Amino acid sequence: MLIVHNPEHARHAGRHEMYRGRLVPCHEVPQRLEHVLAELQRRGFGRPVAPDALAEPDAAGFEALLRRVHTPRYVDFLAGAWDEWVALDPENAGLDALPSIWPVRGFRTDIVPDNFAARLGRFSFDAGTPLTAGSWAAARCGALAAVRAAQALATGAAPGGAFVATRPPGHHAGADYFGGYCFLNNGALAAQALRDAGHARVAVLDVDYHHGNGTQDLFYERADVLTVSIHGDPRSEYPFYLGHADERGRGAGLGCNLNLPLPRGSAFAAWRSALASALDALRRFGATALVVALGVDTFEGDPISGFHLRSTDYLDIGRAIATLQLPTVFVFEGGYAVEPIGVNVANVLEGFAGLD
Ligand code: OKP
Ligand code: ZN
Repeated sequence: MLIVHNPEHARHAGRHEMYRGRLVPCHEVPQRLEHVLAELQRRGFGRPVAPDALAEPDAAGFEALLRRVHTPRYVDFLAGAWDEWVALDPENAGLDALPSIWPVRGFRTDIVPDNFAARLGRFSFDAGTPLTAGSWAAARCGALAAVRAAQALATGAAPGGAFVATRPPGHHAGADYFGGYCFLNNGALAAQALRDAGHARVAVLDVDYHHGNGTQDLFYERADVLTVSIHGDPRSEYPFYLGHADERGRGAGLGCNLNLPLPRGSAFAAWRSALASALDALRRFGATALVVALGVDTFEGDPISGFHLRSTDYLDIGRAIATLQLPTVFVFEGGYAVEPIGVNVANVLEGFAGLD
């Protein structure tokens, strides 16, 4: 299996996220990915490669793809946000930028304000996603890693599939908003790269504990990309405002989105039967390539989630996904029980690869 890692990931290291009226330490920390990479190395997976080492440098193509999946003004905002933040006050260099105001129903979103705080809110949806000095560099390189992995898959250079070892995660990010620890939607960018490389129908399977609202939103009206997500019921679980079972897609995309919410507290028996429904839908859709948004915050020990999967269950998940027999790129998403993340991710990949 091809492992593409993001050498810039640790440049995104937020200090605090807003939780119940206070700033608490971030859950989405650089050590998460270090545990994944260490465990993959321990098990003899191939040496991780940086995205630049993978393909002919095609900066213009990547830049254009970034600006098709996300909006150009959002990409420009993210690229310059840190410098703007520090320009407000030199002391801001020692702080993270966190939004505190958002345009909700009835507010104007067509006019982008000049005020930085107003723009930070215009391009986000929560106060849990700190923007730091290195956030843009890390997010951009992670997106590049996902795109290069997808391109390698499409050219046949990764016959055993690919894993994108990156952070920050991506599945909550939409065309023009960040949130849920995500800035650029790595999985969606990989899916679009597969479309661009000639796969007429592509599917995204999101197994993170949290609904992949950004990915759903990006492809909601499209018939060429099926989005399927198994997640904690948004009536009680983040991101709350999207992810219900009646969201099936719109217009040309009607029938091309499947949400399989499960109650908080669900264990693997329920999760596995949701996966069986997901796999049925994926087979019916007839995609020729698959992106898996691989969060392992479904783990029983996860500090912010509510399912009860055990480490050995992840081997079964990998094996089940392999039965689709599709070229597959796994993109790392959530998982916050920092040490077991490595074992759980490696188990999915090992089950998929049939190494055991
Ligand atoms: C990102 B991913 C917990 C508050 C929840 C946001 C969770 C983002 C999850 N105290 N904050 O899908 O793993
Ligand atoms: Zn999650």
